[in-house]
Amino acid sequence: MKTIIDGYPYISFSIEPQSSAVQARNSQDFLESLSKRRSVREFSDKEVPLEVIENIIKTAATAPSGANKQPWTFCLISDKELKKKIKEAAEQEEKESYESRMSEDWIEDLKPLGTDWQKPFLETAPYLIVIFKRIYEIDENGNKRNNYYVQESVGIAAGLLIAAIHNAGLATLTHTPSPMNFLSKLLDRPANEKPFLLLPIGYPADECWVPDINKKAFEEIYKKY
Ligand code: IYR
Repeated sequence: MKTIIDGYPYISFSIEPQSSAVQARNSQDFLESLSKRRSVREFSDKEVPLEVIENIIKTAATAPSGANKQPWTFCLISDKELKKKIKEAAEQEEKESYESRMSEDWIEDLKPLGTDWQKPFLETAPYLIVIFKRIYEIDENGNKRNNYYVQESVGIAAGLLIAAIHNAGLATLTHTPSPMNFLSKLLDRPANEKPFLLLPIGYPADECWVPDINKKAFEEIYKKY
């Protein structure tokens, strides 16, 4: 059903009702599924159907955003040469970061995660997604129009992307080489876009180890009023 309110088009909306029992089961099932997600740093080179990856990106793009501006571009990389260039540039920045830019506290905090400047997964994983945030748009008169809540909007889309990757039985890592401007150059992105997050996507390697770390207890993160 469609109508016009204050001169703008609206469509009627409702959600298929669920019984409390079904709601409880669905929410529990979703919780159990997402609880099994782990950030993975050792990937298999096993291929993933492109259709699956594109569905995942379409899912991320359903995210809410400031004034519905959808201030994001998802760049998908499978080309081996380009993955190699990204790996080399990321490692160059990361080496510098680990060796001199990061604080002692930071290096200490990362020890349980076993990370270092080497990022072989950037070549091994069949796909890399680089999310760019679009700071502004150029309107039809050539004027800059700033987007709103860009950081929040793109962060929400990244969360949906990660959930969709997990739901498809795939693994990823939220990788933030710093600084990330090499990605703008290598991917030839326009000036209104800034790199936000780099995510390898694929299957975990046949032998894959992840840190034995836990999420905070519910009581620590929850305050009911
Ligand atoms: N960007 C670096 C360092 C790093 C920082 C944080 I905070 C992490 O949670 C993990 C790594 C890297 O990717 O190694």
